[in-house]
Amino acid sequence: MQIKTVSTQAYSGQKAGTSGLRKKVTVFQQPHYLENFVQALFNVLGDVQGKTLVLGGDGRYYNTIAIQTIAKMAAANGFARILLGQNGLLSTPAASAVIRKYQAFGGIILSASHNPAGKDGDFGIKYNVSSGSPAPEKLTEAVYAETQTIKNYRILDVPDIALNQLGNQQIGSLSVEVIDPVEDYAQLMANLFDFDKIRQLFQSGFAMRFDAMHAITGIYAHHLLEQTLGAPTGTVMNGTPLEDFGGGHPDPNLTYAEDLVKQLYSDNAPHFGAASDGDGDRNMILGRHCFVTPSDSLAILVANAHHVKGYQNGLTGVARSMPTSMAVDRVAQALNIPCYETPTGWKFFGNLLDANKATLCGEESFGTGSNHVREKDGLWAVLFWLNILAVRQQSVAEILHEHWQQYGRNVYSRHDYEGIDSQIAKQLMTDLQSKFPTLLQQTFKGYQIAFCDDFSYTDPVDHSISTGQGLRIGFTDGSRIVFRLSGTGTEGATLRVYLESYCTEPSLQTQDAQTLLADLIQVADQLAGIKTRTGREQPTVIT
Ligand code: G16
Repeated sequence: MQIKTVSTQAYSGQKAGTSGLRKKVTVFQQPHYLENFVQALFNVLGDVQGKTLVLGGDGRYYNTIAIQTIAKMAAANGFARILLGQNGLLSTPAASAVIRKYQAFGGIILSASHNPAGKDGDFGIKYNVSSGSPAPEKLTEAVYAETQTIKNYRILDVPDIALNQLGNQQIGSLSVEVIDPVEDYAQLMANLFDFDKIRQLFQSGFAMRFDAMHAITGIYAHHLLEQTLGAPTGTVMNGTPLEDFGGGHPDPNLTYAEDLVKQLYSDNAPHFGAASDGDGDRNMILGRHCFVTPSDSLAILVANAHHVKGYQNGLTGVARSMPTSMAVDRVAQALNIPCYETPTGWKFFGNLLDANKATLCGEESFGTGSNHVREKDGLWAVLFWLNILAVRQQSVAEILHEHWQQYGRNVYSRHDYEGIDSQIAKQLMTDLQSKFPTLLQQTFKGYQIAFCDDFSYTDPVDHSISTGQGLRIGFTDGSRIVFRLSGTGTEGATLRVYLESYCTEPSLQTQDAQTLLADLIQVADQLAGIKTRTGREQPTVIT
């Protein structure tokens, strides 16, 4: 077994975004591109002799090629053991669960999440630390710095691993254990939720559709929903993971999960619908003729956690990302538990979960999760909802409307302008921010501005400070508009505009969010000049 040291040259731009390094497949295919990043990571991790690394990905194009390379580099860099998902597959939450269960040193997850896949699609890589949490900013920044000066990398010169063969294989002094990607995760879910109750629900004729969007959750959903919980065959749609995700955009929202949405709004709609994304960490929740925003979903899970065995002893606190609606704040207040507001990015929840300051967390970007892992978890949220539905024996719409009656409705929508010119997007943000001093107390369409700022966050545990996390404009009635540039795109820029108002009038509460937010939508355009600057009449995606 020979360790090769290969000379290389640094690439610019190997900087992690909101969640890892995401680039076009063709970028990753450049000579030594992946190797540079992985070696930079290993250099930053330091001494890994005798340590265990978890490895897997969402199955997109280039996954297995990258896995072979990374495994051979891990061997050459001193890791003792790799836990590798069979066929190179591990959903993001399952990878986090495996890291935690086997007390691994960390894990490498290959995914560009909901971004399209295939030869011309996107690829991504990220590192999670021993708690199962995405690497904190100080680590990703150190890796970036290392990529800028890298001169060589180490790799073992050995044949490929048989990725489909469960059990142990030895490469050099590295033991590669190919594990079932579903088993550990499924066990964890069985510990948290009342599977008997959910089984009874399906036996009673409860109909559900789960759209795996041709991505990784197909294997988990088939196992859990159909084989374990007895949902009829066909409950899982698009359940076979494909390298190009069937040419689709595996982002579980109203635009990209169109078939599922149509079914849930049809005459003989099933009772419940859900979807997950490329790597299985996002979720969308639908009822018959009804959509639950991720922000409302988080608030409802928190309000109903006492019905669920894994959480019946209470929650220590909750956390949401800044642009997520304040619906969960109201529930936290009623439960008398703290609610933390963090920047966008699941990594910011890690310290709160580790310190037991928060039990449930969520983001408007279709992410919900808890302290069971350190990632957001799509199927976990679906099972949580199924558990609530099984206990409460009410429809999704009834649960949602009762929630609004009790807490008021935080009317919410996000407008995305995808693939706009980066320069134009940056200028829009700079110009808007420079207007802030003049905006205070001004009134637009009846909304008076109470504050404007650029959100920054001081972590209550390690006191690290993250600045530049989104422009917030708050109004005196509690409404908000937030402007942010996405940190996960790979082409141009994506402008996200988050709109929120609060409604306590029951007769208005069930109206369409776009109608209720119509004035705020106009104010957003008036303040930032979105249409004029981008030339776009409409957002690309409205959720
Ligand atoms: C990632 C992060 C999330 C974040 C989301 C959206 O999700 O893990 O915490 O909310 O990106 O980020 P942005 O608004 O910057 O595009 P995923 O599912 O892409 O890994």
